[in-house]
Amino acid sequence: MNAALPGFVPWPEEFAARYRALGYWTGENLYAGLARGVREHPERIAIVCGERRWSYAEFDQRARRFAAGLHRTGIGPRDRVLLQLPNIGEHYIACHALFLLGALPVFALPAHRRAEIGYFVGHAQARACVIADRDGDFDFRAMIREVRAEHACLSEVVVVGEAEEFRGFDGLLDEPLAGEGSDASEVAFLQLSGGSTCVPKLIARTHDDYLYSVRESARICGLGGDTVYLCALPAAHNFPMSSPGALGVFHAGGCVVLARRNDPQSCFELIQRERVTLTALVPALALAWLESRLRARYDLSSLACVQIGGAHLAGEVARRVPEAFGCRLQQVFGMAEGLVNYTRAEDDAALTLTTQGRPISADDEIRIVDDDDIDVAPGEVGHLLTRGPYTIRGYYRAEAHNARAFTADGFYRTGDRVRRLPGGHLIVEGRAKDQVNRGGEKIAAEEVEGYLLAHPAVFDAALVAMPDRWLGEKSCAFVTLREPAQATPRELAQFLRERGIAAFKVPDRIEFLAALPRTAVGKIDKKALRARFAAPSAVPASSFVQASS
Ligand code: OOB
Repeated sequence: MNAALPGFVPWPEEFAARYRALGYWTGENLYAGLARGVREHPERIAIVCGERRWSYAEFDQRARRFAAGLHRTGIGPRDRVLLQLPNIGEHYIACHALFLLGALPVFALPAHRRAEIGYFVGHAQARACVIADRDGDFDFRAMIREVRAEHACLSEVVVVGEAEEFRGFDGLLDEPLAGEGSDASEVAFLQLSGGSTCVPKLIARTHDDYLYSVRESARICGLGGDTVYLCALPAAHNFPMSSPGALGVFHAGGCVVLARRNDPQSCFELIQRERVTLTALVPALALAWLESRLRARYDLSSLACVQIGGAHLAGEVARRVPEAFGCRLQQVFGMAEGLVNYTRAEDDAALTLTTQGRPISADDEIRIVDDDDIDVAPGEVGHLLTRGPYTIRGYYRAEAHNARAFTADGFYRTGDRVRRLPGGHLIVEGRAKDQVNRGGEKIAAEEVEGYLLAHPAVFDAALVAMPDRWLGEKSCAFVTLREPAQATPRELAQFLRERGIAAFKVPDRIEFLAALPRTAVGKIDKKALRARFAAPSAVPASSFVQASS
């Protein structure tokens, strides 16, 4: 019964059997929510994208027509198809078409560039991709031409908008494909990990495990046919996709409103116009919305709940949310690898404001351990390990890394440092993983250091987080050069951009040091580097050069 995609790490059979027996894994696939919507309320609006409004019946027809077109190009079960679309309805059409075909979307973010996309295509051996034509100045078709030159596997390119030599999205719509979708024990898609290593990791989720988290999330968050959800974060991210996100809303028969841009004005307009009841934000976005004077000019009274997650939410920001938006705050602490925690509607103000919630499932196993994997005393801070019915047992095609990222008995090492209250609520106290969380966008330090080290003038490099009022964290690269003054911060930043990496990974600051501080065992002492920001007076502002301006 285990899904047979090579490189996928299945749950041990006794766990799989248990999750089925408990009714967590139902055998329904990720197309089921849409299929039910069509049966039960075909006329109800499922997706609002600009001026376009698609009912459940229209959504289903488009997904089936696109599936037929993809099928005609030879895409079939288990083929990987990279999806990189902005927040437009075609994203959900494409991803449901792939679910129907049993092909696997690989969810890239619009911010990803040649380096990341090339890696995903190569690692997943993607046969096709679905992209937009452009976003402002950036031309995704040009990027894909370069990726294709290096990855012969990518035979089909589908473009929403001006297709040029590629296939146009609308031109591919064919006679609707019948069918119910694939076996639920199969891998449904590949999601990206925030990562903490030099290459990003891919996460394979099955229909069974993901649908369980979607269904339960929809229940915990009280979704129903009257839910109007504003998708303001990138639609392909796990939070707006499934916590409860768009899939939760489709499952509950509600409506997803896509925000092409997530600035306060664009979103407030949509909230007012569509009578939005729920949205999901990262703390940085919540802060931008809170600080906006425009808030008073729009009727936001339809909002029943604003979810905030993805990065540390400061207590003082949390406290402002209920009053400013006239609605409930829900904290969400989740990860693409699985485990998602929510504060609940019945939680008191203290729990809602100061914790990041408790797990979805009674069978989410939580361990909080010290550096030697020994459980800490109740209430103490430690490393969060987790195992459960929707948490992966290994990354896709990453055997060596899996040996470190998971315990021998299958617990995922989240890299987060947490403590647990007696009722099960978790408080995220920090993280042990070598990552910068830049307003919810995760940057693996090792990956950026690798790009810096490729510059001929760079001798050594260390990327650390520095506090930022708006984003929570920004990134600072401390660099030693082979010869003094061989390169400027601006040149290094430009060098990184030319590698074709997502702009959010280019360090916000680059500072040159004569030597990097070392620990007793000779490792770069990142704690000492971060400590420079704790005492601002210790670092004269003039010693920094803004690199990415
Ligand atoms: C979500 O998923 P990812 O995969 O982009 O990032 C996961 C990591 C966590 O391990 C943790 O380090 C951080 O993001 N994180 C939080 C947090 N929520 C996530 N750190 C502090 N407080 C929080 N509330 O970010 C994600 C996936 C599903 C739902 C929500 C967020």
